Amino acid sequence: MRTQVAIIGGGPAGMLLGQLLHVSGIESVVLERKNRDYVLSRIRAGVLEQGLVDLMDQAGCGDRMRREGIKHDSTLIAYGDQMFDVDFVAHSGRSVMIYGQTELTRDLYDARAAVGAPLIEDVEDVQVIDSDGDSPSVSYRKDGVNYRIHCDFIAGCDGFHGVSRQSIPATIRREYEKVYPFGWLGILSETPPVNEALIYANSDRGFALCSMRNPKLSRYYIQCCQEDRVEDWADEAFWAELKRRLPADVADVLVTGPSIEKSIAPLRSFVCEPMRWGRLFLCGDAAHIVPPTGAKGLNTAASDVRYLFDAIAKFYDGDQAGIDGYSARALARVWKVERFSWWFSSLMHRFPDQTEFDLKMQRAELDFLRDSPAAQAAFAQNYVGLPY
Ligand code: RFL
Ligand code: PHB
Repeated sequence: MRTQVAIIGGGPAGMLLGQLLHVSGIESVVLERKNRDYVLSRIRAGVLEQGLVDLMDQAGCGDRMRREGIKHDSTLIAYGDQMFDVDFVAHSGRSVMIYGQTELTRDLYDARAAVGAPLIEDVEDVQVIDSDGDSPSVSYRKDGVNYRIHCDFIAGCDGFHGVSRQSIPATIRREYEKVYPFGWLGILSETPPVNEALIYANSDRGFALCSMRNPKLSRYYIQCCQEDRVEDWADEAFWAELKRRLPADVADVLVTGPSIEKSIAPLRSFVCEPMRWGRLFLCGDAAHIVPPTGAKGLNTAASDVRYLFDAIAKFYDGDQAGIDGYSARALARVWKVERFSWWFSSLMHRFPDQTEFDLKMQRAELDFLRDSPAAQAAFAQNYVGLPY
């Protein structure tokens, strides 16, 4: 088989890239190790930057998001018994949209099916071949039969545990990593959100986050121990702990109910350099991971997709510069997002080795953020998304 762009991974990055290419008349094949139902069963991000909202429109997939997504103009930050608001619109002129990654990915799968573009699911043993030459290809196995796709470009959109990144020679690849000594325990419940804005809470007992998917569906998180297992946390224990970490007036009005999903995510900062090896281009979690504080994972995958889409489209118009500049351009933005996610995580969590001095520093920084319009402007600028 031959195509223009072979896309490894049918997560949000791979599917968004595929749709943008399709709209521009560029052929692609998406290879997914699992299948649509599995991909859509994963509950992950919920906050979309304007840049991603615009890309969904450009891909022709924005209609349902525009109807069902909820615009958020601010967020709340709680610490101790205090709570203050950061107004995104006042400080940056922009807002964010609440629309779950699950729904966004569903829209992309539906769009690809509607146009009949190739998506091959349940593939095994995907391998990147000759990406440093002029005739790259990707091989895979399906139902016991081996296949090969010849292409112009390979997009490595296969997430943190994928094969694309590993195919960049170890002598070329440089990886930077920080693992945080805790996780996030998240639940989804069919209850109304406790507040119309998201609440990020720093408490003596650890971090908590009140988020949502829609007016009847809430998403809550608490910082947990790295070793905790989902089975250790009955719903009642989760709700009790969440309430202890929120200001009393918020906890008093929290509506609880049975969880319909419960999972634990580790927290990690990770960047791979370069993001390109010949005709292989890494996008999204395949190249970088951020801790979820600030909701940047999916959004940063989207900015990579936009840079790569631009580069490929220009290549077919006879301009190679975008391809050559992809890695440097993407990494320049990635490192800024890494900084914000690391900083916001450091500000909001309890760390096992934190000293009394460290706690005073956290507190002083939160006081400064509460009182300083300049600090709030910097926060808002990062939260709504750096331009791309
Ligand atoms: P994905 O979503 O991991 O998709 C990669 C896809 O590639 C497939 N794959 C392969 N396909 C073919 N061959 C192979 N060898 C393959 N290996 C893997 C996988 O099956 C999968 O379908 O990466 P992508 O597209 O880059 O998208 C990135 C986002 O999913 C990610 O950044 C965010 O979800 C991160 N993240 C969160 N981000 C937020 O902004 N807010 C959150 O609340 C949030 N929660 C989370 C998260 C990530 C989590 N992970 C990775 C464990 C919660 C969790 C649990
Ligand atoms: C979510 O709704 O899942 C969410 C929202 C904000 C974050 C992280 C996760 O910072």
